[in-house]
Amino acid sequence: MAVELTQDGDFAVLTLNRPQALNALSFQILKDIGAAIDAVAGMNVRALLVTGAGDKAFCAGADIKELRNRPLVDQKDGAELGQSVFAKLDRLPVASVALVNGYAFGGGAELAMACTFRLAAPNAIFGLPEVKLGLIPGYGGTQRLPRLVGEGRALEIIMTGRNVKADEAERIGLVNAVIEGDLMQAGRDFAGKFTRYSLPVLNFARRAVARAGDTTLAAGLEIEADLSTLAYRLNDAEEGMAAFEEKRKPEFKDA
Ligand code: DAK
Repeated sequence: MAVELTQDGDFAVLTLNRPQALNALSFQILKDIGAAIDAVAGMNVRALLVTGAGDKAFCAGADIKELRNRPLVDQKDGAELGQSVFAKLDRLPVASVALVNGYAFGGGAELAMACTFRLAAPNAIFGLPEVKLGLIPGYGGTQRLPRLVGEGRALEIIMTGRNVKADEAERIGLVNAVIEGDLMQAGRDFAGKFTRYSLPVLNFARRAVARAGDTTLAAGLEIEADLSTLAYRLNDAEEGMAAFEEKRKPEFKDA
């Protein structure tokens, strides 16, 4: 299987497993990623880790060999497929962490950017090289990169198609951290810092922050007021505040 989904304790692990083609995204693999993300929603896990098999690449992007000689209407469908599959990560009840080893080009960088967080190995190289193929990004890169690194930097990266190495990616906010050593363990440790908290509360936080990039400050503050008020409807809010007063650890029940 070119997409594998496994469970490792509290974590679902989605592995792109096509190392002979640097985990390039065929349309079938995109669909399989979508099905795997749907399956994660039904798993008893507290975060999703996304990784690429082999030590050379997280994912070298869309399968270029598949992109040629297709009717325009199929190309539009293809872009919408990639966008809708990656957008599933936003709606997933658990946060996702991309573990980027080696190349993350084109659709691979776009998959990483669609995850809630990104950790990079020191050999990670990001890029949106579509211009070199006479294309522009089609799976969300023009929208998510500026939200992460700002419009000027994003345009420069997209218009030159240049590589962004791990240390620069960390400096400009494209990745949360560069990790020496075991990236999978680092992913578990990173996610472990929030997985003990109430899942619906974490979701409210993700939803509120996600709106920061696409709405006015006034509208965003209204969304925050609504979601932060909604948190009081949960027993977990009562438990968290009671635990503080009783000087004990809270026991959240995701409810
Ligand atoms: N697609 C298909 N095969 C790929 C691939 C890719 N993206 N990347 C690598 N491979 C395959 C190579 O063809 C090679 O296969 P064989 O020749 O051995 O059969 C194998 O993986 C190993 O690759 P290399 O031999 O090239 O390995 P190197 O270490 O020498 O080079 C590299 C690694 C990552 C620098 C190089 O492979 C590379 O430049 N790859 C292509 C990177 C790239 O340009 N990615 C695509 C970006 S564009 C859409 C609109 C836009 C898009 C999609 C859809 N619609 C409107 C539908 C854009 C999407 C993109 O992602």
